[in-house]
Amino acid sequence: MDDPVLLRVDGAVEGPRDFRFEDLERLPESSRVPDVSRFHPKRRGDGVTLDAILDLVRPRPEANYLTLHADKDDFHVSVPLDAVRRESVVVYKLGGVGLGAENGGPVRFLVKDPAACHTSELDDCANVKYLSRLELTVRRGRDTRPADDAAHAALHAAEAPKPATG
Ligand SMILES: Nc1nc2c(c(=O)[nH]1)N[C@H]1C(S)=C(S)[C@@H](COP(=O)(O)O)O[C@H]1N2
Ligand SMILES: [Mo]
Repeated sequence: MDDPVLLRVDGAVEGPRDFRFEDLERLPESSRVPDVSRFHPKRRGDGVTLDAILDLVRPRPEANYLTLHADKDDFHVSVPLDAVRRESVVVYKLGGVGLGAENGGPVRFLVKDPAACHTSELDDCANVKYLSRLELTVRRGRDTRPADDAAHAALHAAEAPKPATG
């Protein structure tokens, strides 16, 4: 059976591409980022730099934004490309196999040093789980991040329903 496509990268790029597990495994040693718990104690897995992926697809000069799409739960984030470029990791495996959904897999985006939720364009909310597509755009793209504390609390409540206590 063919490996499923884990990540599509398209939009304002010279060479749009689909990445499967094996494609990510073939990226050079210099682009590997082992053990992302070094950046966030509660996050798990190994990845590759966003830069290594962008080098392969070659963003066009007019690309200013990177839009991160999670089709699974319809969550989207759009951040300035310059701000995110050298800061980010695409996490896709744990213990040598694919990253599970409990860790935001099969692919999770990770900003190494994000700002607190909804305090800046590059905040913790931009750490998209179940990442299915990276889209390069000229202008800001779709962004469904919660805009205030109430919306943020509601999102987290919906994401991880607490079992009823009794
Ligand atoms: N696909 C998806 N990614 C998401 C979210 C979401 O609802 N769906 N929530 C975001 C928000 S608001 C935050 S603060 C972080 C929380 O990550 P954590 O569960 O690892 O702490 O994930 C982000 N990534
Ligand atoms: Mo968040």
